[in-house]
Amino acid sequence: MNILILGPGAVGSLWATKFQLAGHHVSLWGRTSESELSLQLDDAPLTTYSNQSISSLQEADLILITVKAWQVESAIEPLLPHINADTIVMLMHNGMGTAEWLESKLSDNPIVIATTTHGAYKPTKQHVLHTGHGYTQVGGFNAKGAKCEFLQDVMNHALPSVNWNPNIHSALWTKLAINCAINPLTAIHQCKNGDLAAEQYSSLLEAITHELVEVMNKEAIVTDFDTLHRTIMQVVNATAANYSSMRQDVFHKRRTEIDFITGYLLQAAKKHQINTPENAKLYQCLKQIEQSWTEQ
Ligand code: KPL
Repeated sequence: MNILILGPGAVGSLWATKFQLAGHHVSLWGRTSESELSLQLDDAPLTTYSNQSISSLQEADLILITVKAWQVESAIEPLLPHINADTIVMLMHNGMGTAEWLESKLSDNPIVIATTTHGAYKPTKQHVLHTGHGYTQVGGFNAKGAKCEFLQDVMNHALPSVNWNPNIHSALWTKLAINCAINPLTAIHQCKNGDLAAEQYSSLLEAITHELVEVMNKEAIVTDFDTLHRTIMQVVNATAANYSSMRQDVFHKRRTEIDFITGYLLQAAKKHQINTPENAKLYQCLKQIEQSWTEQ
């Protein structure tokens, strides 16, 4: 397939190199205007990809968007006139709320959403490390996207394991809930994910989870407190030694994904008239942290 990766950060570069090694024709669309970019996955050979090539964009069978949620609009807007109506457009980022906008702009295209637990890290511009083996769930966002089940095999061949999930909405909500619980707290306290297993966070994590369950149930997501709490604590333990992406963003004073994680939850809570004071406090705290950088 002709695959274009929009946003070759750590996760985008991981998929770019894996698709290339699986035999696909891969091109990149990064922020720099260089016509070529090179990437090396772990110890594999360095490979060169075309960058910002309009013809590659026009000929793409699949555009995989791996920019952060808050960058989706500005990254895709200038490319819209060049995207073929047959091109499958796939979103892969933390948080929710961008697919609706994408569909309003590309209503004729198949739109697919993916969520992944693979860990990747780019110590340099060219080098990408696959730091944690995870899995990926993919599903259709619109009617045309729902017919793209074949992508499971394509992606599984490149970077297993991949599951086609006809109920991707539910998977995205579960990932959102995990991120609502782990990311703001680790960012505020500048701690590792595993530190949240300490006694000092247990009642707060429980309160956050109760709020999440109430909103998710109203959104028709089947879950309960014990199930969601267990899932969150499993991720806390499985990624104990990691810093969350939001902790890293705050550490480096980069804009966080809070609007598309806790912000999305708060919007849904408001729609259903549910009180979510603990999540609201975390949201306010993150916004204050971000605000403090612009005041410096
Ligand atoms: O998705 C994550 C993130 O850091 O954004 C978790 C699951 C919390 C792992 O760190």
